[in-house]
Amino acid sequence: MSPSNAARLNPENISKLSSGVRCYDYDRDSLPVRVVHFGAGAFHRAHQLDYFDRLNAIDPNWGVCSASLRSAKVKDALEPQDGLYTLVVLDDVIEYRIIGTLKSVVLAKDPEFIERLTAPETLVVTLTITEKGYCVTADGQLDVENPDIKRDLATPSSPVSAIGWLALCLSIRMERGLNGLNIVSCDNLSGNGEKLRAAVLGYVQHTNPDLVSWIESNCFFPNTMVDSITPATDESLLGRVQDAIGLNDEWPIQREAFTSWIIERNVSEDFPDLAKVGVTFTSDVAAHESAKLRLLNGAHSSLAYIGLLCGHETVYKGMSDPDVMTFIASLMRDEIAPSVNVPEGMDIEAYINSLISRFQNPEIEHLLSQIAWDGSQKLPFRLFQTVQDNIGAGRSISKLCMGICAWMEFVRRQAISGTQLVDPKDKELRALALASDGKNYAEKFIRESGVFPASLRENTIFLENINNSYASLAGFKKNILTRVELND
Ligand code: CS2
Repeated sequence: MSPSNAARLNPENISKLSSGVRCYDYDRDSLPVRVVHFGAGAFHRAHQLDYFDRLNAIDPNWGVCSASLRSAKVKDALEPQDGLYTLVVLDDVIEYRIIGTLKSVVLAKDPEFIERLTAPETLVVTLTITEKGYCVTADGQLDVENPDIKRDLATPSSPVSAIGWLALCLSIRMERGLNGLNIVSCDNLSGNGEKLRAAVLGYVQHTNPDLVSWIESNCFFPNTMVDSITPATDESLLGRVQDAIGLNDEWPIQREAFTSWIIERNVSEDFPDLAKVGVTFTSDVAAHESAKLRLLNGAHSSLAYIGLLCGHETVYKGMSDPDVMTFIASLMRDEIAPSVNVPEGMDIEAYINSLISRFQNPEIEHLLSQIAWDGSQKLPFRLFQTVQDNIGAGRSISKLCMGICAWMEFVRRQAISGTQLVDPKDKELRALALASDGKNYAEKFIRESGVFPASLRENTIFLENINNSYASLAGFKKNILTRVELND
């Protein structure tokens, strides 16, 4: 990011903050680190760290050490700030808050990481490692063919995957007779805690079978639902933050005002009392998670690909296009909502309306290209499960298929222009697109990409709908995409 003349945000300069900027006011120096996080990205800093920071204001016991598994970018930016950063909450009135809870930022390979993971005082591990970090197969078991898992199984004492790190630290904790951990997945996967547990247990069955029963009796893997729209930090945010706080923050974070965290009541008795700061503990996360994953994230991904094909850059701009907006609203109402197992107390129509207005927030510049990342990892949770349920119940799937076809067309266009996809299946997907002609592409993609489960690959209703949707994308019919030349 560009150089600045202002003094750097750090504990020594806190007194120079502009008046009116909210700042942590607990004794940060004596805050113990009891939480270790995997994946020090934007969502973690906008969401979990904000909850822990507000908890520390009333119960100052929950300092966090966050680790990046590979990139040193966050560490390089935040180490000179001693972990301090600005959270910008984008609403009618913009709020700037200095978060003090991040006590250290490390790389997984730094000795401090394993020390923290195996420290007696550590009680909670949280993770935002994205869908691909779980290394599970479509049936939710550890993917032993995953290159990182293969590598870690061969050299378990120097892991690279989050699963390998968890297994290593848990084996050390067992050997030393320490307490187990609450291991809290904060990613957008259905049954995220269960999937993480299955991956860790599957892994230790290979490396240390004695550990299986210790983990089963001492560790908790609650399912969770996390929600808050968090656009990536850009240069304009840096300038805005400096103007507002009077100090130079090299990596502030922004999010919408709405935030939600629902955690399964499957945690140890001494788990932090996050209910005090708005976290909901429940025995049934599945309903909340399916409503959120299918409606918010399903609509988001569809909007990303359709919006990009229509020439829009951001969620707000996509939703300002009446054709796109009408399509997304009817996708949610007609094809996604009927599949949702509505959580108790939720008015689904009101929920859909609230999502539409969140997508229409003019303060949020949420790039569609950011949401378009990792389509092969996201779509199974966001759209395919809904398609499967709708087929089973005899409901329509044409709009869901339009979202899937927009993704396939997005992939094809990236391939033709020689642009890499941000997706672990980048090479295979682009090669597949280049090996197809326009006519056989959709079906070939469904059958050969390795992304679709057999139950969809072989399903004639699905294939028929896909072919129809793809033809209507490419054929300039009177649909939402008539303005775009898709058949290039
Ligand atoms: C988005 C999510 O980038 C994406 O794929 O759909 O990050 C979304 O903004 C969050 O899940 C909202 O809670």
